[in-house]
Amino acid sequence: MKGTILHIDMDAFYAAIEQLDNPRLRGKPVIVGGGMRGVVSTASYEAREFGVHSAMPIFQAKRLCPRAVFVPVRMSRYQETSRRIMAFLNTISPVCEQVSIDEAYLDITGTERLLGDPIALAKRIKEWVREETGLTCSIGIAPNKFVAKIASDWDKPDGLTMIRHDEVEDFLDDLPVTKLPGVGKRALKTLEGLGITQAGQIRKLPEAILTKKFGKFGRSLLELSRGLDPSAVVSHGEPKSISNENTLGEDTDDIEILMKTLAAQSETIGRRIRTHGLRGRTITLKLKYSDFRLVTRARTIDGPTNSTKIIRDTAFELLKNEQLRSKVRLVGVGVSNFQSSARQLAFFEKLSIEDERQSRLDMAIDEVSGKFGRDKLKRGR
Ligand code: TTP
Ligand code: MG
Repeated sequence: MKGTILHIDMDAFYAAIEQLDNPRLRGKPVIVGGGMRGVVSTASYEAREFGVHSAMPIFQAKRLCPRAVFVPVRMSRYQETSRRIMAFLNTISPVCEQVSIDEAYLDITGTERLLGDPIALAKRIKEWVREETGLTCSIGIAPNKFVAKIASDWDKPDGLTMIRHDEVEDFLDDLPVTKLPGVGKRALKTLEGLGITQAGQIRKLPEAILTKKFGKFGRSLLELSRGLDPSAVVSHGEPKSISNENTLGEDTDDIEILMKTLAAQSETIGRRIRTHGLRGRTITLKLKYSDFRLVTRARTIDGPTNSTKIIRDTAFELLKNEQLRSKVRLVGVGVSNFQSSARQLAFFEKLSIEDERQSRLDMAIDEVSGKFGRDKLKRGR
């Protein structure tokens, strides 16, 4: 299963709007920023040639490009344009996720018959943006969010880059590791210590070395270097996590009571996840002790799930691993890290007989709860 994800990102967004509204600024280095923090919000592409970039102190930008025009941030003006663009993108696909003021992902997997070929669609989006807002954007098309984002950045400004499934690894070969999500100063140093500066080099490392150096993140690095990213495009209004918690009638350290509460919560969460058609990989246990100290413990499981039993059993395990230091006043469980539909299907095909049985049971319980109310039917432990 291969997805088709678009990443749309406006070019030099704030600066481009300033140049649009004030024709005298067009073609000139324009730096938007200042204010309380005294940093550059963004710079026009003309100013970037002098080395000016977002988050740089204004005084430094002045030094690099003294003849630039400095303008203050006009947030409401940018927001108004942003809202129009996002509303338009939402009309193309309901699976649209806005990730910042000027960028969004669209999941158009399986919509070719409806929306036409992805490149033609991307061209139509660029045209609409230019005509309706007077601005340019760059679009990346790829099998998943991570690669789509790298692709939109590839040919900025006014770019359009499509990376097909079988081109992903080649495309990422020379990518500087700093472009990988999660690689900050510390990871960069470790990677450099291994002689690694490009994504393609990570792919050639044994996984054992990566996990030794980076722990769990090592595995993510390997997946990213292969261009794999299972994360779903989450539409606005769709939850990023689903959780349930209760303050107990009385503080307790009785593990049976805690488990009973977790079981009921897992039941509710499982039903809500299934209603949304989601499957999540990370299960989180939340405990608040009687002194209000809050702890959360999370576990990421191999395959995304919507099964009440898996959610409940993972929560139980997290609870059992926790040394209760005092009585507990609140307990809760949550599911997050929802995965993309392509990945969901791939996983679904591999459902074991036991999974299948649990899944039928979940559906049956959902149906009865829907008809007769929530508390009519509960599974035994
Ligand atoms: P970006 O999309 O990161 O940058 P951009 O649109 O200006 O340029 P590019 O062509 O490279 O996409 O961010 C969008 C807007 O968000 C940007 O115009 C200003 C604002 N912003 C900040 O205020 N501070 C920051 O540090 C960054 C990165 C962006
Ligand atoms: Mg941008």
